[in-house]
Amino acid sequence: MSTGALIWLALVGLLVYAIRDRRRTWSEDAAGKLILWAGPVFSSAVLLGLLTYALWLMPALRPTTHGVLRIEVTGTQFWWRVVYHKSGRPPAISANEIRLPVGEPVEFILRSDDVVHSFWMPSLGGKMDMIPGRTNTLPVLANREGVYRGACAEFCGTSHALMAFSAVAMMPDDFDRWLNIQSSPASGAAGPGRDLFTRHGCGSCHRIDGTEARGLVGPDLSHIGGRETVAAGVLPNTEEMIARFIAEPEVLKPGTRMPSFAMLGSADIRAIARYLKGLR
Ligand code: HEC
Ligand SMILES: [Cu+2]
Repeated sequence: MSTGALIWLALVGLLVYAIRDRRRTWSEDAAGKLILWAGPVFSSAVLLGLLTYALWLMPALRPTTHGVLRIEVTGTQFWWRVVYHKSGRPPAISANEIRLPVGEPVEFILRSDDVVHSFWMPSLGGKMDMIPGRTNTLPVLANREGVYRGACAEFCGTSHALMAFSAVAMMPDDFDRWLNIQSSPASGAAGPGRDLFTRHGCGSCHRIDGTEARGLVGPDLSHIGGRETVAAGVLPNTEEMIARFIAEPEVLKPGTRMPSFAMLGSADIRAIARYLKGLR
């Protein structure tokens, strides 16, 4: 920012100088020299300097393969499968949200289940395509705590614009605590919501760790209650919004593979939503 301001001030200074100094005539020789030095020589030096600086930064960004956190993200119409791999721990399965530790390099492993998607967290790193049958990797280093927005950056169907996620950069200790919870069974209380979830076959498409729900067609719901958003960045994560999505997913997300369950009636949908919101 401040470098930008300095460059801007220098340019304004030059502009004022040029306007005031209009009367002075330049010899052809002096003008030629000015163009040579201020043109190709100066620009090349600045660009070369920036390139050297960028190359010097690179090794720090490139994760070493040992002990590094790898986050596998698979794009699928219109949501994200997420699996955390950290050596010495069982993989933790999640969806539609990325969490990463501040100050530690993370390697993203990017894939697609169907069409070409593109993984993009504008404030944290570059854009990288997710291509069926291919694995791309993207190193990311978050250097400030916060909740950032991520999105699919490649048109992938009707609800492409509704395929987003939040990226939460956390202090390493908080992250480890969070990851521990993610790789352990869901903590939801048994109750009417859980029975309804089982009875209506939600488990054929969704997995809830520690229950008989083992479906892999839709997002893992084991800890859905702790996420920032529901339905891949589309709705704030409240009991009410979960209920709305169960009742009319097709209205909220045209072309989604989640069928509507409006026929269950609002009381049952509410009970299921309460159960899901309680899964931390
Ligand atoms: C045919 C498979 C299928 C069935 C059956 C199904 N779902 Fe889904 N569900 C999906 C898919 C696919 C998505 C992802 C939708 C999207 O974001 O495009 C989804 C998304 C969701 C979400 C949002 C998840 C998130 O990560 O934000 C919730 C909540 C949900 N389903 C609840 C249910 C409940 C409750 C039932 C049973 C009443 C159910 N689903 C039955 C496929 C299914
Ligand atoms: Cu997409």
